[in-house]
Amino acid sequence: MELWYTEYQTPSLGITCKVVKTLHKEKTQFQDMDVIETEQFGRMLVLDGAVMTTIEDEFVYHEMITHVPLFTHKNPRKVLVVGGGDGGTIREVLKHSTVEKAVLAEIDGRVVEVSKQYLPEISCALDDKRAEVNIVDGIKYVKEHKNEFDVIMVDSTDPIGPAVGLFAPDFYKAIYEALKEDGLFVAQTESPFFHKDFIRKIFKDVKSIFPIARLYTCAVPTYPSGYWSFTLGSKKYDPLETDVSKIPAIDTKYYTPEIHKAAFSLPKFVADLVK
Ligand code: AG3
Repeated sequence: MELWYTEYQTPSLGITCKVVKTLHKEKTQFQDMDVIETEQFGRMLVLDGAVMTTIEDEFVYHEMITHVPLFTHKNPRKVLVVGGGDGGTIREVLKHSTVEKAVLAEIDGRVVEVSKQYLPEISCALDDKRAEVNIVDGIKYVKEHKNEFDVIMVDSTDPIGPAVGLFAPDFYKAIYEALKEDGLFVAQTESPFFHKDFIRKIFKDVKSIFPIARLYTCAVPTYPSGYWSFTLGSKKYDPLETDVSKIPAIDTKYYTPEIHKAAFSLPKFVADLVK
């Protein structure tokens, strides 16, 4: 018998993967969580039926949510990741030698524990000396820390259920205040094909709070439409003005100094969303 897993990405489209084995299944205090081994993408973390990350393609999202903002900042020392309990973003943050502290604020401790057990390639840096793991409500955490971080990444699930508040203007204002005077932040902001109104609205909100707002994209095969966006808000540094000749070599599979700029070159229908 063959077993297949489908995530319905829209009411009329899904991604279907052949399952080798279901490794883990539980209902946490916050969400349904599954880890399944797929033939195509290897082990896959699924929250409330949505693919969060897979062993084969996680590098794209985790490198792009991390290295673009960190190399836009001239000297990131203290970094906060909101969400991101699988640890992939923290792993990328710790590739930066300037970083002294990488703080994780994840609401669901079970995501951290299960990722440590089944996705060690992704969660491996969570035990690093420079990492600090907090199982807390990220919104509360951000509101309680003012003027403290150089860079903040919002590595969340889709804007439904527990993550809704992470896409609210009030939260972006709190992020502004949690950042130092030259700080910047980035949030994952869904698919330009399937979430146009959402991207338009988030961009407008970020632009009304931060002097610099930019949208960039990358290709993630397991996310809806395979094409994904990030919205960056910055107090001072503009990623389009990064001197990419000064970016030191780090170990990546997607991000390069050329991609740092190229990711901001948007297809016309995407550029039109943020005009
Ligand atoms: N966070 C973004 C996942 C969104 C995918 N959406 C979906 N499959 N419907 C991923 C967290 C990885 N650290």
